[in-house]
Amino acid sequence: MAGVHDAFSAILASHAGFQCLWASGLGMSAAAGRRDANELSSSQILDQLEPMADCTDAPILVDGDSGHGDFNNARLFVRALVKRGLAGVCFEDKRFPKRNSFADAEHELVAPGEFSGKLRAARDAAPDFCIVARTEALIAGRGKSEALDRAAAYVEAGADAILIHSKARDAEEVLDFAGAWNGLRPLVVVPSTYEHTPMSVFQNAGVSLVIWANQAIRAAMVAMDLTYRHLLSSKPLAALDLELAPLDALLTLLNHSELREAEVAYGSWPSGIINRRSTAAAVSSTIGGLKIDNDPI
Ligand code: SPV
Ligand code: MG
Repeated sequence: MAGVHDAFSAILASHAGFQCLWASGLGMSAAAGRRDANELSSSQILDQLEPMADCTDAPILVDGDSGHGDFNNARLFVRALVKRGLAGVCFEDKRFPKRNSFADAEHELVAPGEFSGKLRAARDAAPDFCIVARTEALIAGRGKSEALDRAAAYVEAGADAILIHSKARDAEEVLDFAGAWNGLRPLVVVPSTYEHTPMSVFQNAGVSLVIWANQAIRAAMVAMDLTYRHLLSSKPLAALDLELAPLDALLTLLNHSELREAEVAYGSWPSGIINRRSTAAAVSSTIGGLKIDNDPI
């Protein structure tokens, strides 16, 4: 699953061949110039998600942080995601407002019972929606045993999958967790700090889904920074140590040719039609519950 942070990255990831996407909380925050600490409100996140869902057919799993509040905020958030065509949500067992898992901060967890209530509320609000439960027990230094207990409770509360997060530099503690997991639900990992682990290692450990949450935005950061600094230096563009996408490629990616075709189809009325009064008998159309007829007002 590819991490994306806006509609443009969602288009690029699905063009590259990813069949499902992760709307990264860190990425969306960064794209808005904010910290990954619930500085963006849930409605600002929803505004960011709408064009992302609109621009790709790939299902999007939304990083729902800790649910934007209590169980009630979480279920309202889920309902809003369903309406906007998102495919699923991942909630984590941190206290709201959360801190990014890699930030030097207190990583306070809520009690398993409280988080289970949030999951149950979300499940009841959207019975067919994909809900991933993420435990931050390893991030908070609580150890494997608590992580396993929490994961089991979250399955009981209705989670479709368990995300075990870690900030370790190697995959050891995640693999240790995977080895002890009861397998009642698929396991999801996010190798942001242990990203050089070969994919086969995860496969052999029984991991079902790997989320590359922030590699693309970090690559974009380097490329954009390099380009801006180079442009400012007034060195010739040809000396830039990076190949730029041709402008044509950008227009093609955004399907400008469809607009040209649509202009031909819809851009002007066939001559003569504008002033012709309809002589047809009164008609009415019913759309949903709304009836519109052509009687004069
Ligand atoms: C995110 O993408 O916002 C995540 C994953 O939560 S990570 O940044 O690796 O914590
Ligand atoms: Mg996040």
